[in-house]
Amino acid sequence: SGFHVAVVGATGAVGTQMIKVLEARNFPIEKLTLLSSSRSAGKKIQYKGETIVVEEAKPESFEGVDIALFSAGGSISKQLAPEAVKRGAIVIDNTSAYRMDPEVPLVVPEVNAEDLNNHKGIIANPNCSTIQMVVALEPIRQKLGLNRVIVSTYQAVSGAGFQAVEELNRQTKDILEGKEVKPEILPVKADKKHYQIAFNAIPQIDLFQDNGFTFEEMKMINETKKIMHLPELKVSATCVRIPVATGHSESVYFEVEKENVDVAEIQNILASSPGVVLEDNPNEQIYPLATTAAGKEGVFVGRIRKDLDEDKGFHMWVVSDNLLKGAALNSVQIAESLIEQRIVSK
Ligand code: 11C
Repeated sequence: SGFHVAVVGATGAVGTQMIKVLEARNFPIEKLTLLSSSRSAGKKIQYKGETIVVEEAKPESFEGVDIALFSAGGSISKQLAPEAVKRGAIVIDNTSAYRMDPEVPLVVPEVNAEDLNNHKGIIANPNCSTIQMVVALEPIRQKLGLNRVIVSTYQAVSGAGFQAVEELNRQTKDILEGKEVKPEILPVKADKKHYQIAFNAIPQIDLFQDNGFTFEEMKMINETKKIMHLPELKVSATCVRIPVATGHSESVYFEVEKENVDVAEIQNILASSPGVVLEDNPNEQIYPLATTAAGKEGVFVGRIRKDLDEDKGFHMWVVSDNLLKGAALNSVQIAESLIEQRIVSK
């Protein structure tokens, strides 16, 4: 016996990974329903040797569903998540639609699994670049306190979906062959202008807000405060897209509360923290890389060093697979935590 699970957005970059993660972790599934827009309905997907036909997501699709994992864009979540809840499902939503709603828990299980107890049907999965940062910061906060965070990101194109990965691959090939390129997807499909991503770095992820920050930067700022229960934390972010397919990298500067902390203390804390893999040995050129993090579950941390001017300031390099811990894996871990804490049961 197990749960009736639905994946909404089953053919997308994150949905595809959700199905793989459910299978790899042997999630207790009795029935798996795969849903998408009408455009992708009819596609066939393999799950544990079984062929499942993707159906168009409609309100009725959620009859009998226990757990629904949504990753089909914010407007689909706005439209269908309440319909799923009405029919008795718990929704784990991977879009930004409900994240800042005070009624909705925003959860990274290593950080705030207890917040799941306050759910009213919908649980939000944070933004990928936020998740990997808070997994690394929370154990530091617990032991040393945390005053300030300044992060710059180097984000993979798969964060913007399959089409963006295709655009990077096509552009790279075309440029090497001396052809002209016509950017259409990045930096933001819905914005007015598009720029070349191949051989470039674009300081825009998502749309600009009135304060000069992009929405991706504001997500990192606001979500971090909510997940860590630190509304007063000083956080600032600059988010940059680079020509990497998978694996977000982040340069994180942080200031602790405790005095006279050294690098070894932070390394020791992170070495024994859930979800973190310490890769930090400059003498052997050991540090996290997107190429080694891609396809893995961990949040990899290295390059930990003390700021030269600020006694309480440190720098670190944090890398994780944006589609796994940044999205699909975290969503499935939320579902596992719901079962573990007996918030859902069969
Ligand atoms: C990116 N972080 O890398 C974005 C993708 O709010 O779930 C995830 C968007 C979100 O483009």
